[in-house]
Amino acid sequence: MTSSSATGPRPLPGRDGPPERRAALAVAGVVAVVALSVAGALARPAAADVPAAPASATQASAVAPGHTTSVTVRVEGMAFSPSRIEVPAGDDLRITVQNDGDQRHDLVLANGTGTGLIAPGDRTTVDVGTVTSSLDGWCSLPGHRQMGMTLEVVTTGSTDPAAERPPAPADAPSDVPTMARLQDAARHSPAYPAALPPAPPGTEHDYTFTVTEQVQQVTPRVSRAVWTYNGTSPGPMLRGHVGDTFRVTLVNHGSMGHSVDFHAGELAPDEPMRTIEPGQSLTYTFTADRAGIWMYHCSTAPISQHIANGMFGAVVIDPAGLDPVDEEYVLVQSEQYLGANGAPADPAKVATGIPDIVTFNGRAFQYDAHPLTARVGDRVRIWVLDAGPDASWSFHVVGAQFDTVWTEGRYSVRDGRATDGSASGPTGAQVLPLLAAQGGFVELTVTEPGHYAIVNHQMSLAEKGAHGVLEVTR
Ligand SMILES: [Cu+2]
Repeated sequence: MTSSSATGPRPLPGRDGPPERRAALAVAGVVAVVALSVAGALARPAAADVPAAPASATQASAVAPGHTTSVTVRVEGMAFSPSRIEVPAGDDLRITVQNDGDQRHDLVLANGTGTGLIAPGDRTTVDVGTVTSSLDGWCSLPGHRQMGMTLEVVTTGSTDPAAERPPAPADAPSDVPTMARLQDAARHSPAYPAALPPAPPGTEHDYTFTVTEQVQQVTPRVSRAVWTYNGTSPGPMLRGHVGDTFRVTLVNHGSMGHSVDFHAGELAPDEPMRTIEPGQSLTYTFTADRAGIWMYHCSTAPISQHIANGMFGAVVIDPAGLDPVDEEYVLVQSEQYLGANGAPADPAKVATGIPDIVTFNGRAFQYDAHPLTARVGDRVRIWVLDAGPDASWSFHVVGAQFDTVWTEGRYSVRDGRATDGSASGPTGAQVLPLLAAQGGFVELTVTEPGHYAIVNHQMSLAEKGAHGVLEVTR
């Protein structure tokens, strides 16, 4: 039931003659009777050969069948305007959606009709059919409905007391896998490489980030949409030194608008962080002026949804004077909020901030199945970043203490001494606490062989997958 703007609205099987005549009646009906509250522009002007019906006559025909109400609704930001339209019960309804937003949207209605995707600047008309009772409409892109992209279609003049609003269809959520199933799935999946190689040579780094939308098997029975930079979530881990320049070409091979925001650079967000449409690309250049482990992520609205679906990664900029270590790893924590099988994150769950699954580097429990490794006596550095979108991370290694902790611009302890001199003797840390988007690193020396659990010490999150192992051998 969709017609595209390129060819104009498709004629309906007529009850009142040609579309022009029906449109003209619709004009009169909308203006005189329905009193559209926010004056959505009409789909087309009245045809010259059809006189406008007198208001009184139109009034009388308000509930008579056979009229078409035509309305234009604009997308403004993350809302439809108007967000409520009135239509006489029994009218045919045609809605033209003009997308004045900066990314793709659609309009679907509870009766199953919809516009299909509409690119920014385009418009599409949907024949909703005969409307006998009020019904809901919304944008079906992930999270957009929850951000307020809803349209209320309200019938007026109904004499049928049974005309009630039909319930909106709901996608069945997939079952949340148990810990045992997640652990089993991790054993049968390759691990995201946690080892962090040194920065590549040179001071200028060129990358292409291609955005794709895929489906990931969480377990054999549960799958989720995953939106990626270069096919993995997290995306590539970049590394360089203070003063290096990064030139990243973002290419959107997805089905909707995406973008990227590098915390490692400092520049006006307007141009490089803008959302680009499928098929488009942009080049994002930044200079890393400060050391740290910096998040990058898609910043297209709703950002929580784009991060929850996998669009994040890290840029490591080494602090000057970084000590040599034997093993160096990077872990990025993120949460998953399962929607229907194969579907993006459930926006209602994202809004609660209570995840179904919490991961290090994109898969629950993967480093239990494929541990990080070290030898007795090794010095180990673990870089950590909390990608969120929401949860915090109480980063702890069971059985170990951190004698060196660096986070958000400073060492708090280094080589077992408080850096501010406040502790006269040896000291250290048991946790590196991180809010969403915070990062840092710890260093430790492992002195005995064994299996040291790496956890989020907010234990309910560890039990949802934020758990791994550092396996130490002789
Ligand atoms: Cu995105």
